[in-house]
Amino acid sequence: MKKIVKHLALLSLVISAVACNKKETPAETPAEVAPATEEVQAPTADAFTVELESNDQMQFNQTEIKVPVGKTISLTLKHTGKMAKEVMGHNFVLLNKGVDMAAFATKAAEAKDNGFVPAGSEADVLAKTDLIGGGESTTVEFTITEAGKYDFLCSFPGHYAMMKGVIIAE
Ligand SMILES: [Cu+2]
Repeated sequence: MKKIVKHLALLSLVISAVACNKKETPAETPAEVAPATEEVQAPTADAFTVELESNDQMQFNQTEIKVPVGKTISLTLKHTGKMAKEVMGHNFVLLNKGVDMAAFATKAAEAKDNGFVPAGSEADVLAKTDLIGGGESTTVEFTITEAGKYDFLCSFPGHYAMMKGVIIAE
């Protein structure tokens, strides 16, 4: 979306340059619309970091993760396998208290176009990552404001039976 906006801005600048000021060479690129740089999201400086691994055997390497209440948590999910995300994709979905995991996973399995997170489930989901394949990693930041136990799962169809765990916020 940002790129489109920038292209439009460039286009309108070129058009206005041609229309209003014929002396200016349209080929010259104005400094303020220099090529868009990839936005890299820097992790929050004092975030509590968690590394969670997943693999081609449909497993997370941790099933219980302790985190502090009220602090920014930066969770990185790594896929240490080799299989493509269409076949062995993994994500990390953290459910709110009281959400039925089996019911959620059943709905999620049908939400392929939304990374296997059902549209309209915002109240059920505290945090989620993108779906990744072998060799990839992805990071999500979130904060838990209330102490307690929260279920997490991989919502790729059929995975939650093996790929689930609990986050203990204290
Ligand atoms: Cu998975």
